Amino acid sequence: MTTLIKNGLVISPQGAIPSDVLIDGEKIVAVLTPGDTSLGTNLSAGADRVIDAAGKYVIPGGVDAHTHMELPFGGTFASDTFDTGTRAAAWGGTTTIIDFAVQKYGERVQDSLAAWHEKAGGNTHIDYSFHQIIGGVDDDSLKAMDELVNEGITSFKLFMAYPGVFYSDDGQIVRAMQSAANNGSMIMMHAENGLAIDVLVSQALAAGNTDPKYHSLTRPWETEAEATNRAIMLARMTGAPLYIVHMSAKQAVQVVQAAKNEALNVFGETCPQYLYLSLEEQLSQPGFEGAKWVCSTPLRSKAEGHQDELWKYLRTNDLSIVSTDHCPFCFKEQKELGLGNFSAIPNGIGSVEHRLDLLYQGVVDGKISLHRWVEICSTTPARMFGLYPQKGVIAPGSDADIVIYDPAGRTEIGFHKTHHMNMDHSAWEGFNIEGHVDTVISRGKIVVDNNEYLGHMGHGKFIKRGLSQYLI
Ligand code: DUC
Ligand code: ZN
Ligand code: ZN
Repeated sequence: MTTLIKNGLVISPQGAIPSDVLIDGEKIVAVLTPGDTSLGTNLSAGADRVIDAAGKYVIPGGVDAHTHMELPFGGTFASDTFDTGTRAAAWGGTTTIIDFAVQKYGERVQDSLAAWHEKAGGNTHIDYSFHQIIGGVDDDSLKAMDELVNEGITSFKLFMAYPGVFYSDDGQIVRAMQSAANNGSMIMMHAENGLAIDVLVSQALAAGNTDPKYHSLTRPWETEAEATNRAIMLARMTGAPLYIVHMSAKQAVQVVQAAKNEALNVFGETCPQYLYLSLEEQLSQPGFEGAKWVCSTPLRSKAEGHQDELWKYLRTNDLSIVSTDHCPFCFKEQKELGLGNFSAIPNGIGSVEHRLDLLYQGVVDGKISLHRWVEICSTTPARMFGLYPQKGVIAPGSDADIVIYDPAGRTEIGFHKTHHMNMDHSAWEGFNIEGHVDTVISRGKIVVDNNEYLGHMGHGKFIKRGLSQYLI
């Protein structure tokens, strides 16, 4: 089966070039600029299917490098399964996710990875891979890190937050970083000073401050900037590559910027919620409503000016990637676990469906360029996590993961509008985007076409990853 996408504007980090894209089976086989007759003059006549993309952007499918389907957290589980979550991702133009297998303290790392393979295998609509969370650094888990790298799991997440749950102390972090420096893998860090936060949380609760907004007020920017700085110092000391996840504080990104200026292998990620949502506008809504926006790192004060700085750092590449940290919980019975105690609200926001649209709004608003949009949503995540050039680029030999995006279309986000995530609310209610995901192709198969879903569970495959392609 061959498909020709003709007359579109193909966008890559290098820019925009009018091109026709020829797909054969699961792969892209040719990208031809107008006037290129090397494959014959009438390609359309030979193709089984022709899609006219005139006036549209043709971009590599989105790569969301940070999702949590079915994550056990706060006494419950993230509400999207690999089925529902990857279906929603496909609706929004994301064709690859990298989720997190979770090793809890006392478990074998290999067993936890096997459990995540079991959850995802045969159940996804798009391709997927895993990072491995190491919740208990010891001799066995350090050995397991080397084994996993050979199985295509080349990145390991550690937590400086959540004492007693996922937390690693500095000595454990150093040991895991030494392993990563040795085997070439990437350390991903949840950088918040969890011990300091726990003190502030206890004091807030003791003072009767139980509303959702105290989630942010007890995790001030200093706790993120301090932990980011400590993680970078430990990475510098050990030589480990370091990727700081879900950054929300401008002061923490300044620390990443300083490390990048010294040519260290240090990278930063942010998420749509930190670019658009805030303590004042969402988290402080009356009553318990703000619980919808409890996530960590937290939404920060708009008045402190984090959002504009994060957009700036996306332009300067001090922030390299926008992932979602998709971690959905329903309001009823899940977020409600924290009624009367903000610290018991499960942490997480669902956005896997909306990342491409929300970031395209940044293009419309003049905050990032068109090519930077593709770079931070697709190409860089693919290169950062060893998926490139199979993913993240429209080029001969790459997987035919392609989105046809209509800049003249509109997308109204809301629970009763475009919403396929397994949640009972939308954290993005009322966001109206200039732009629309028209067609989504995953490994040559059309999965979304003009608001119709054509994909199916089981289409997605596990992708073994190589080492990061950004390391020097
Ligand atoms: N942050 C979240 O918001 N949810 C899951 C875990 C995390 O670190
Ligand atoms: Zn985290
Ligand atoms: Zn996360």
